[in-house]
Amino acid sequence: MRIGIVCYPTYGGSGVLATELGKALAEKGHEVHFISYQQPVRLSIFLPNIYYHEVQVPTYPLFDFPPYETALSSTLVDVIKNNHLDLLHVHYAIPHASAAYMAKKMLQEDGIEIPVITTLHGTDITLVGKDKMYAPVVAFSINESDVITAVSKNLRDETYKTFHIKKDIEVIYNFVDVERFNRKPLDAFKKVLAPNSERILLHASNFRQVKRVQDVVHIFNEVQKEIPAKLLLVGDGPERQPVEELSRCLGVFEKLTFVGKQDQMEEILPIADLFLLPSEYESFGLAALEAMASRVPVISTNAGGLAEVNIEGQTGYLADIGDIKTMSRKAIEILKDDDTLNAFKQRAFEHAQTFNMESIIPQYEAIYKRFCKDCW
Ligand code: GMT
Repeated sequence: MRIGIVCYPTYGGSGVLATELGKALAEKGHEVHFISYQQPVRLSIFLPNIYYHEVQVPTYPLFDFPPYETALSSTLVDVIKNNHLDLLHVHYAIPHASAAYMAKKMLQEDGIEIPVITTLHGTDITLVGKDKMYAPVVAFSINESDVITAVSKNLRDETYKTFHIKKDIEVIYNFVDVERFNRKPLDAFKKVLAPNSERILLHASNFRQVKRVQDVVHIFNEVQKEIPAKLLLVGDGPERQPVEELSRCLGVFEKLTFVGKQDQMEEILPIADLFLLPSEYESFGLAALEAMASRVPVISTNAGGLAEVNIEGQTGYLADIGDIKTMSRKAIEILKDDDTLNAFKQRAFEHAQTFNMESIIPQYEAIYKRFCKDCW
């Protein structure tokens, strides 16, 4: 099939998932066209069957806000027509679902019918999408999509609660390439971070408020009082400064390593002993799943869809939002001895296989098949 994928190119989970999906589809022989304003971070265009089309947004002195959605719709029409795409799969509703609707309508004028699949990822519904300045367009364009999918049951339910959705929302869980993440830790890297074999705790995110990165520091502070430990922080964003400040106040700054944005997570994650994700909300928590595939157990909140990924007492532990005391106590419980830690590591890895790409990607292909039976 010839598939168009629209996504954010940045380090957010929706862009990562869309990119990994496109790469896997291309490997299976589909022709995949990525359409975005920048090359997605995990995408290499030097792969067979992969194409990247950049959306150019012309500016004009009149514009305080250059109209990205208009430029995206026009690019979609052009790419779909010139490459004879069979369908469009858009990730993250805003503004991708409405731009896809606009493109679909324009193409109908030329007698071209392009099916649109919209995958909801989380903040496009729970945070940004429900803002009254976006909500009517979000609800309309979701309803106009030919197929709607959500990355967890929780997100499906939240979408029904937030908007008047008249269609079925199908749940297709996020996935991970377990084989790629199941690596031996790089000893040299581990030695630099933890020269005295301290336990390594890790957090990776876009450092936005919803991630509660300050809770990560508080949990780490409690853990290191009991167990020699280091904290590795991957990613960057608005919370980075306050987090640095907090760690100085608590006197643990020297035990923290900030490595900024990274795209080779499969090399970094295996060195960790515990992944911390104390978010206010996660529709799914792809970062936690990638950690589990790297044999790293998870301490998280029970917000959103996290309980669908992190299994209490098996792959890690969950606690209420802001319950630093419980999360610290549970972290210590996991890290206290090698036998306990190794058992959690093994179970985290085994559970990650439930979300292996081999079982999830055919679920998307089954949806595509509904629209292009002759393509298979
Ligand atoms: O978490 C973010 O802030 C980024 C956001 C995104 O759309 O890029 O992530 C969302 O989508 C991911 C992939 O489906 C999910 O794993 C994340 O849980 C979800 N984030 C939130 O719901 C806050």
